Amino acid sequence: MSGPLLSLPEVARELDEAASTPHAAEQFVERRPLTLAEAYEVQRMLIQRRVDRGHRRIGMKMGFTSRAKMVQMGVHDMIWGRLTHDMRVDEGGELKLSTRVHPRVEPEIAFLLRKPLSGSVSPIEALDAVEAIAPALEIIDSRYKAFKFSLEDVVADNASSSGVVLGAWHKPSIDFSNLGLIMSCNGKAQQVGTTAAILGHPVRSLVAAARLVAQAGEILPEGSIVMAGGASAAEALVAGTWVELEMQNLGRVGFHVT
Ligand code: OOG
Ligand code: MG
Repeated sequence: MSGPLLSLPEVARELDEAASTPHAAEQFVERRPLTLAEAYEVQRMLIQRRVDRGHRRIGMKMGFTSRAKMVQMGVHDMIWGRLTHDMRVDEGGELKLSTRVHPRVEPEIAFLLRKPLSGSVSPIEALDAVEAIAPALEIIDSRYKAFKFSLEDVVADNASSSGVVLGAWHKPSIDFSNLGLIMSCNGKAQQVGTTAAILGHPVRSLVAAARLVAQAGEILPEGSIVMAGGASAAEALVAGTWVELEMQNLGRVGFHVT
C-alpha cells in the first residue's frame, strides 16, 4: 500500500464510476481494507450520490440467503443492498450487456410491502406486511475484477445490485415456502431448485431484511420491493440469450440479453 488511505467518499465515488462507466475496479481489501461498518457507510454514500442525480429508491435486496450462493461466492454472512428505480428491467424487456461490467442472473422471489416494516418482527408480522409476491430474476454485476470480493468489498459495492426483473404479482396467501423453480437460458434449464433454498422459507429473508435496515437506522416504507436472495447459483449472461424463470404456481418471468 502506498500513498494516503482513501477516504470513504473516495471509495464510494470509485465504485459509482465503475458501475456507470462501466469497468471493473480493484478490490479494496488489499489497498484500503474496510470494516463492515465502513463498508455499509460506503454503500450509503454510493446510493446518496445516485439519489442526488435523481435516482429513486424502490426497496432492498438480500444477499447470501442460500447455501448455493454462499458456496458459489465464498461468502458466508447475509448482506443487503439498496435498490433504485433505474435497476428495473421490464418483464420481457432487454438488458444490454454493454451497460454492465460482467453481469450474472439468479432466480429469486420478490415481496411488495403494503405497510412499513423495520426492526425485530416475527415471520407472521413480516407476512402480514406483504401485499404480494412475484417470481423475480436478479441481475447482479460485481464492480470488482473477476467478480471476486471480500464480504466488506461486496457490501460497499451495494451487494452487486444491478437489475431486477419482476413477474406478475400474486396474493401472499399462496404457500411460497417450497415452490419448485427452473431458470433457463434459450430454453435450456441452467438452474433447478426451490424457494425453500432461501433460508428454509423466503419469509425468513424478509424478517432479516427488517432487522438489517433497522440497524442502519432505516425502515422499509410501504410500497417497497424486497428481493429475498438467490435460490441457486448465478449464471453469467451472454448476448443473444432469452433468460426465463419458471416458478411453480407463480408463473414465468424473462428478459433478453443483447
Ligand atoms: C453478491 C450478491 C448476492 C444473492 O442473491 O445472494 C445476492 C454477489 O453474489 O455478487 O444477490
Ligand atoms: Mg441476489
